[in-house]
Amino acid sequence: RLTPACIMDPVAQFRDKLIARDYGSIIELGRIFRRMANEDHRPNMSLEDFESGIAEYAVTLEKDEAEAVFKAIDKDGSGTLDINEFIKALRPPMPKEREDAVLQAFQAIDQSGDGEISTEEVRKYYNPKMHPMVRRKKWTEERALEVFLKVFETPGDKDGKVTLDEFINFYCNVSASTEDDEDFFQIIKNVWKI
Ligand SMILES: [Ca+2]
Ligand SMILES: [Ca+2]
Ligand SMILES: [Ca+2]
Repeated sequence: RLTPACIMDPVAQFRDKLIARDYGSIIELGRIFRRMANEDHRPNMSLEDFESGIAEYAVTLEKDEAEAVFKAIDKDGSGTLDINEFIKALRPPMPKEREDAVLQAFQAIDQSGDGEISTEEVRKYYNPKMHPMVRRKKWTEERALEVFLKVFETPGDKDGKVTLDEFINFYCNVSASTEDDEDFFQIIKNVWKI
């Protein structure tokens, strides 16, 4: 289902390469970049960082391909990328109806309307008392809620709150691996009872 425009698009090509490897690849690569940024105490990555991160993850990409991808993602032309910019550009595109369903769910869960899902807000949907570690008194309820929320959070940047971007990133990956629209809506419904 590749269109000629898609074949020419270096970001789409790179995304296909990553997804061919594993749906979690984009997030995983984002984690490598974040770790490198932390080590170097620099929030943004250069083209060289980008290339060595790709090499570390062992995705084959020619130098000119890497440059083309980097330039396409670096929308403001600053010569550096931040990791959120990277994940946002690389996440698999999601059809409009699916994105609307994800947005709707997020707005329903985020009752405070501050743009983040907190552990308190998630209590309504997930009962931490049922968690085996809580029942065995190894974890607090708060801990169980945090662990539940972590699934939606960006690896390497887990602060116990889920932003809209993190929420969409998560469901973009679910969407990419779910062919049928009804199945996709059902997945959201089952967790969030919406
Ligand atoms: Ca930039
Ligand atoms: Ca909130
Ligand atoms: Ca977060």
